[in-house]
Order: sequence, then structure tokens, then C-alpha cells
Amino acid sequence: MQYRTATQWGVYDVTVENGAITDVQGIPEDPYPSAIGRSLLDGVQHKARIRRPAVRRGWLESRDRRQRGVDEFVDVPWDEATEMAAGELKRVIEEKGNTSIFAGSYGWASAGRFHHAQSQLHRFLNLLGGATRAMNSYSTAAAQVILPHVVAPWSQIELEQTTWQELAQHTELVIAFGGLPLRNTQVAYGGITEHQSEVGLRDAVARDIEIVNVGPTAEDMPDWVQGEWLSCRPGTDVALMLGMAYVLESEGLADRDFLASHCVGYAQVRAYLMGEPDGQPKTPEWASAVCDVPADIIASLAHRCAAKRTFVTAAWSLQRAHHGEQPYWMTVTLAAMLGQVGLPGGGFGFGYGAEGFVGSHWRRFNWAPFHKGRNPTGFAIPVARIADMLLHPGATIDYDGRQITFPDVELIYWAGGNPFHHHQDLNRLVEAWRRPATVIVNEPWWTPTAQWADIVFPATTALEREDVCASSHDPYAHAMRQALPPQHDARSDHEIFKALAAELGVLDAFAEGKSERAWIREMWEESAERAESQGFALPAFDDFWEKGMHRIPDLNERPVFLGAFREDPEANRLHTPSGKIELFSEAIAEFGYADCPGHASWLEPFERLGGQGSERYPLHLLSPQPERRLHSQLDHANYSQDGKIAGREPLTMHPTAAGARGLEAGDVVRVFNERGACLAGLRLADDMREDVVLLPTGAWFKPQDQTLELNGNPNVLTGDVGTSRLAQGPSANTCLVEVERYDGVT
Ligand SMILES: Nc1nc2c(c(=O)[nH]1)N[C@H]1C(S)=C(S)[C@@H](COP(=O)(O)OP(=O)(O)OC[C@H]3O[C@@H](n4cnc5c(=O)[nH]c(N)nc54)[C@H](O)[C@@H]3O)O[C@H]1N2
Ligand SMILES: Nc1nc2c(c(=O)[nH]1)N[C@H]1C(S)=C(S)[C@@H](COP(=O)(O)OP(=O)(O)OC[C@H]3O[C@@H](n4cnc5c(=O)[nH]c(N)nc54)[C@H](O)[C@@H]3O)O[C@H]1N2
Ligand SMILES: [Mo]
Repeated sequence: MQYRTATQWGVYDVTVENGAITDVQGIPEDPYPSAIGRSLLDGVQHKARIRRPAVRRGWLESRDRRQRGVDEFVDVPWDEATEMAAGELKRVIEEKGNTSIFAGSYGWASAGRFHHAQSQLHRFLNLLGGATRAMNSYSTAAAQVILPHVVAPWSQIELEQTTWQELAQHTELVIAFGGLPLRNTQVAYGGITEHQSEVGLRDAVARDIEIVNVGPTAEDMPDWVQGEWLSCRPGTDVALMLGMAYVLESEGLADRDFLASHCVGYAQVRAYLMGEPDGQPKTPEWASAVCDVPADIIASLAHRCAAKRTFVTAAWSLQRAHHGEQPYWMTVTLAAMLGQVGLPGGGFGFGYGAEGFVGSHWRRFNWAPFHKGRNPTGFAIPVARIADMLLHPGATIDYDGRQITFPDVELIYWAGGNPFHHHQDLNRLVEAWRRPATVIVNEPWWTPTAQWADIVFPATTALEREDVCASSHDPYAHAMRQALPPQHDARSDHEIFKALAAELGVLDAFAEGKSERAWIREMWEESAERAESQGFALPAFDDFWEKGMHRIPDLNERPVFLGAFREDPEANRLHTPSGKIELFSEAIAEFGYADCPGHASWLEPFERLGGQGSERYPLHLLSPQPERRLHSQLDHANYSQDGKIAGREPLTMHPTAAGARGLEAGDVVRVFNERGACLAGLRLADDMREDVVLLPTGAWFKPQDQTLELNGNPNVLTGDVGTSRLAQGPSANTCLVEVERYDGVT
């Protein structure tokens, strides 16, 4: 039998024979189906599945916290495990209050609107009085906080910015900081039907657009693009852009009219460029010493940008770094100086090689969600400050002009994420994670986070339940069929919370007496009302369910991003305090943060090549997204494992750097700094910087002890430092290391 399913990396037809998955095929609508789909073949029915509810022995016997992550687990029947978890939730709420429950529960889980693990968890906890939540994302925390001050809310930029079609038609020069790694466009949050990024980029290439990849590796641009590669040090893009801006200003190439009519604060930027406040003009020579791009190349890049219809774009990775607010503010500043914001194919945009929906022209539509209700505590921390919160209850941090005081967390509940994948400085997280009394996790697989819990509930995967996949940036809705019975004793997150809700007296409010199918139908009907108010119709639920797929109508025309603002900045004010692009922000300046001053600035990160820390650790480690999986998901499956070297995550290095260390391709290497160490399998590439190494995220955290991680998880090396007091985002890409051969036995 064939069943249609949807994932965060595409839609597939899955063949099931005799209860086992035997084939996975992309659907005809998808021009570039992602090969990650293959991991469903063996990854779903796998020995890594959690078979039954399990409780950690130390917690069960003595409420121990220190052996968390080390202890063995004991299988416990569903009703007993449910009683234990409910009892603990009740105790913590009564004794410590609701903010002592941390339900940050960040993570990507699976596609499907109803079985959205985090929404299920939040609805359940809201009915108990709420919990401490998390805000913003690991993906774009710095962007989400800085850009509304400067130009527009992040969600608007993400969904409305320039399309690939416009780029192909109007742009002459694309400057891509961090390249356009199509590898990442396999994925889109909530699901993706047509993988169109490669279509868009191929169109642009066919029209002979000049494309420049500025970054640490040529591999961030497909080789068929045949563009230029400008090698720069990671984390120094702001200096490079300032060098370009200096040239524009000093040679009279900045668009003074646009800066005067559509922006505020250019005077302060200009003064900074000329070195008035700090005695340092931001000349190309100055920039070159920081970013390692020759000064004449910086100057000529500025000249080329000013002479052409230029699109300046930056990868999301640039802002996942210390002072990550600055590269995005500077990207907007540079584009504003070029004066092409709001012109077709001109201006700025972000993440064209980050997710598959970016730059798509499809109609945006907000499908009805599974309603979470209101969090009565109203309390949230910046998502990446979790270890700080657990380690320092009662401490106060700055965030976007206000202050947040950390609660004393007694219980963590996680559903649909993997903090032992996503958080930085995992050795620090280990310490922090052992502070609360109880950790409860819903998971399909024995991931590191499940292994680091006290009570583990086995969750079904998307293939073991039914749902609807539909996301705000994709024109399709898909009926996700149940292809397999729940494996072993697994239950859907919804069922898990229903049982807990029954135990705690909120079952009626949580489930409203509805079956899962009834919820899905009701969400469809609410979406149909929303569609009607926007002038189009959805089919009746039963018709949709029978057909299995529906495509909403395209828009006739997509307006040019910020085009109306360009035409009439008074009538079409931006949502910034001045209504204009804020190259200098009074609001941010008034916060008085040294690590995020009033205009885009070059600020020394806590470590960098050619700067602090590089004498001891001469290699910059970047941890980009993995080619063969979504983060840590299905790392146990053959498709991910086939990409390993010597059984470990591949570390990519330049042959000269490897030679200097006596290393060869295929070697097991030890990657280390003062925060930690991991093993990896060595891969060589000669089209990258000699002082950079790349270790993708997502290998399952497997510590031999505090001093060595065995699978190649880069987050034992990264620093757990907020981007700044403004956004408090993650700084994963600010990281120096050394690499040596590993001859030990593991
Ligand atoms: N060093 C470094 N670290 C990074 C990054 C980086 O670039 N460098 N990137 C960061 C970014 S951008 C992100 S978004 C994060 C991603 O971090 P996460 O989103 O936490 O990573 P995933 O591996 O997708 O975790 C999802 C988990 O949900 C589980 N799951 C799947 N379906 C279900 C379900 O139906 N129910 C339940 N209960 N669980 C389910 C999966 O098994 C998996 O363990 O990582 C961040 N970490
Ligand atoms: N296959 C796959 N695709 C994914 C994901 C996945 O897990 N797997 N995850 C998805 C998620 S959650 C997200 S948030 C996006 C992330 O999208 P991004 O954050 O854009 O992706 P990364 O792969 O971390 O980084 C892209 C490239 O930026 C370069 N780079 C890093 N630091 C710098 C720098 O300081 N300067 C310059 N110029 N370049 C730099 C690196 O060489 C890297 O290859 O990807 C999404 N796409
Ligand atoms: Mo992300």
C-alpha cells in the first residue's frame, strides 16, 4: 500500500508491505525531491525507538539529579508513568508556582499542524496555569530582535522579500554573504511541496547575473553557478561591509537623496565611517586587516555595487554569532547607501540559501493552528539563555530594552526538540540540566535529550497518526495518512497529554471531547473561513481528505518588497519609530548597550581569527546545517550514517592545514578548545580557507566523559554566549579550535 506523508524536507509517497516501509518516493509536483526522505526507510522502524514509558532508576529510587544522563532506565506501564509525571507537575505547581516549570521546548519535531508537539504541550500546561516559555529561535534570534527596530518585523521580511523570479529578471549583481548553499533549501519549517530554490538560482544563472559568494568556503555556492568566491574570515563580514561603505561615502557614490528621504541617522553612520567618534576611519585597508580580503578588492566590490542593480543578501548563519545583530543591521545600511531598496531586484534580503521557501512567490496564507490558549504566567526567556536560567535562578539579564529575571526551575517538560543537539557549550548544559528536580520528555527515539530525562514517554512519528501538513509559505495542503500502527507502546503527544490532563482534572478543557480526526476537521474548517475572508475557497474537508491534496490559488502579482514605501514614504510608513529605515536608532542607543550601540558597528567578538584567542586556537570552527538530515533527526538512519567518516561526523579541512598537522583524509581527529573536545572523521576540500574547519550540527551527543564527545557534536566546542544584551541569541558560529590526530581507543 502507498501512503502520502509530509516532512519538514518534502512530501513523499511511502510504500508499506507487510507492516514495513519498503519504498519512499518524492511526489511528481516536486522538481527536486530531497534525498533526506530515504532516511524514513529504516529510521522509523528502528532499534533506537523508545518502546515503552521509561523512568530513570536514580530518580525512581531516590529522586537523584546528579546521575541524570548516566543512569539506566526502567520500563514502567503507561498508567504508572502518567501518574508519576502528573504527581510531579502538581507538586511543583503547588510548592513553587507555575514559572518553576520550564516548557521552552524549542525544536522542529515533525510536520503536521495538529500534532505540533510544542503546541500540544503548551495547551496542556496553559490549562494548569502556564509555565515559563522561550521566545525567538536558534535560527534567527538576533535578526528577529534587531530588524524591527531598523526596518520591519522579521516575519514580514521573511515572507515578503524579493522573489527568485524578480532576482532573475532585474538583478545584475548579487553579493551573497555566506553564499547560497542549496543544501539547506531541502528544508522548510512546517513542510515544503515544491523545492524551487534550485529552479530560481538556475534561472538567475541562465540570465548571466553576476553572483559573488563572500565567505569561508566556495562550497557555499553550487559549482554550476560559476560565480566568484571572495574568501573572508568568519564573523568579520561587518568590517568588510564597512570598508565598502567607506568607499561609497568618500567617493560620492552613496545615494544621498535616498538616505535623506527614506532613512534616519545617516549622519551618525557617516561620522563612524570617517572615524570621528573613535579615530579609526573604516577604510578598505582597515577592513582588510580584519576580514582578510585585499583592500583593492573591497574597493572594487563597492564600485561594482554602485554601478549595477545590486542585491545584497546574507545567510542566517551570520547572525548566529557573537554580535550577530550587527551584520544584519550593516546589510540594511549598505543597501540603503546603494539606494536601491524598494526597486525590483535591488536592496537587501536574507536567507536565500537557508530554507526552501525563502524567495518563493507563492501566496502567504495563515492556516488555522492547534490553539494553545494563553499562558497565564505570561513569562518567557530568550530561547538560547536556557543554561544561564538553570544555573542562575534569580539573576537578571537585559533583553531588548527591558530586564528579565530568571525563575527557579524545578521541572523541565520537553516535547519536539533536542537541546542536547541545539544548545551551545553542552558541557555547561550538562551541569545546568542536573539542577531541576525532574525532567520529562516525549520522544519517538532514544535521542540524547531522552537519555537525559527522568520520565520518558514514547511518542509516535508522523507515519503512525494522521494530520494535515500546510504552512504559511507553501501553497499546498496535504492529508498525511497513517501508514503504520503506533510502534511498540508509542502514543501521540496529544494522547500523552490527554492522559495527563485526565489525571490533573483538565481533560475536558484540553480535548473538548473530540477525536484527533475531529480536531483536524475543525482546524480545516477554521482555515476555510480564513480563506473565504481573503477571497478564495477551500474544498469541504471530506473532499480534501479523499483527494489528499489541495493547492491554493496563486496571487496575480507580488508587490516589490518595500516598493510602496519607496514610492511614498509618508503614506506608507515602516513600523519603525520614525517610519523610516533607522540607520541610527534612538531607541537602541538609549538602551545603552556597549555590545549593541545605536548604529551598525564593528565590535570585536569574544574570539576570532586574527584576534582574541587565535594564538592558542588557530582554526575557526563553523557548524553549518547537515546535508543528510534535519539537525539531529534520523541521524541513526542509514542515509545519515552513510555520510559519516570512520563512523563519525565529517570535519572538513583544507589540505594545507591538514598537512601541517600530519593529517590525512579519513583520519579520526580530535577537535578541541578549552570548552570541550570531540572526535570527527577528516574530509579534505581545497576550495575553502586554510584557517577554517566545518563540522555540521546534529551528530547525537555521546560523551565518553566531560573531556571527550565521540560522535562529532560541535556543540561541545561552541560558546554559550548571548549575541548581545539586545537579542540574547545564540553565538554558535563564533568558535575557535585546534585539531589533532586521535590515536586513542574509544
Ligand atoms: N552549533 C550549532 N548549533 C545549532 C545550530 C548551528 O547552526 N550550529 N543551529 C541551530 C538551529 S538554527 C536550530 S533550528 C536548532 C535545531 O534544534 P532542534 O529543533 O532541537 O533539533 P531537531 O534535531 O530537529 O530536534 C527535534 C526533535 O523532535 C523529535 N520529534 C520528531 N517528531 C516528534 C513528535 O511528533 N513528537 C515529539 N515529542 N518529538 C518529535 C525528534 O526526534 C528530535 O529529537 O539547532 C541549533 N543549534
Ligand atoms: N539539509 C538541511 N537544511 C537545513 C537544516 C538542516 O538541518 N539540514 N536546518 C534548517 C534551519 S533550522 C535553518 S535555521 C537554516 C540555517 O540556515 P543558515 O544559518 O544560513 O545555514 P548554515 O548552514 O548554518 O550556514 C550557511 C553557510 O554560512 C557560512 N558562514 C558561516 N558563518 C559565516 C560568516 O561569519 N560569514 C560568512 N560570510 N559566511 C558564514 C557557512 O560556510 C555555511 O555553510 O537551514 C535550514 N536548512
Ligand atoms: Mo534553525
